[in-house]
Amino acid sequence: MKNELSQILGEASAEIKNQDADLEQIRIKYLGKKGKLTDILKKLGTLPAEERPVIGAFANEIKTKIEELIAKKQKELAGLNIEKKLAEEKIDITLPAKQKETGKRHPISQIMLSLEEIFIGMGFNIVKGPEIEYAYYNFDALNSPKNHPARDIQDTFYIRKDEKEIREDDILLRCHTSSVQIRFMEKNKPPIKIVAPGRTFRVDLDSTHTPVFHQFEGLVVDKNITLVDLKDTLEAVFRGLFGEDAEIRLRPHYFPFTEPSAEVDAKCFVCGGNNENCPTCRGEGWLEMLGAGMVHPKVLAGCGIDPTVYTGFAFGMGLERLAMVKFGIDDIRNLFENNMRFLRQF
Ligand code: 2NL
Repeated sequence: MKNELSQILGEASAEIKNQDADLEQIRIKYLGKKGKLTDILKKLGTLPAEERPVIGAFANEIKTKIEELIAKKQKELAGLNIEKKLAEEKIDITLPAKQKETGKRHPISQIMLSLEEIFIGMGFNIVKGPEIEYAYYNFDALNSPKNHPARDIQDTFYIRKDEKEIREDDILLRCHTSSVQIRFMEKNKPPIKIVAPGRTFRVDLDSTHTPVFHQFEGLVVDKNITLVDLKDTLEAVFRGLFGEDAEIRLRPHYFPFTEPSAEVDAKCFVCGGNNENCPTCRGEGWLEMLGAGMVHPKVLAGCGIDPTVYTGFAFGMGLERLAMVKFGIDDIRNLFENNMRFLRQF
């Protein structure tokens, strides 16, 4: 029996040596419940009593040896696997790193925020109001007559409109942020010094108009406010936006809510008015930037402010137009198509 055991060890060690996977099969074959070694141990009882402990001990020795051989081989194979893996998964440190993109603000938000900063620096408060508005706050309170063309469903998005008559409680998407300033004047007495930035809406789509756009309006009401205050304030704003050399001029215009009214041009910040072929101002030397004026007495009175005591100036500018001029964008739709290659430039 001793010989048989020695033979099993010989067989097992040869097999383990040549095996390059699945050592478990070998373990079962020799040490499992129906394994070769187990078979022999089962016959232990047929031996004479004095031989049993000797053979038993020897069998255990063989068992331990086989287990050790398997464990050793297992370690060896694991080592080989790691080497193989390392060889296969070599890291190419010359490959370019994955780029992490840092987000940034949309050009419209950038302009809106720099304007807010400039106005806060001059002591203005920022006010917000509803985008869905009554026709009263959007038109009537601004001295816009009932037959004003902007009131047409062709130009303004209505949420609720009376079919038979034009009403002050028609509900629409605001087409300027003046409505926010009207609401503010109803609730606050002068001195008033506010700006109203925000999203506005109109029925229109071409290279210079989008149905959603952004406005930045401002309003100052106090005793002795004049056109000089308007021009001074706006000039300071443009110096903040375009640099210390910025200059503005006022041209007469008409708005129902201001009297007198003006369109405001900024000296071309590209050529300074010195290039007949300037692509930005087309040789004009000036860029039309916004509308402004002295608040119409009827508008003040409508909000409960006495126009014989108080005067005020107001202005409104489109942020898309400002962004297009400042960044040299030729089609407004670029701003709203979420094209990263376009937006990354600003
Ligand atoms: C333009 C012109 C303007 C105003 C907006 C205003 C607001 C109140 C009273 C009087 Cl509460 N006026 N806003 C005044 C003049 C012009 O905007 O062309 N915007 C793009």
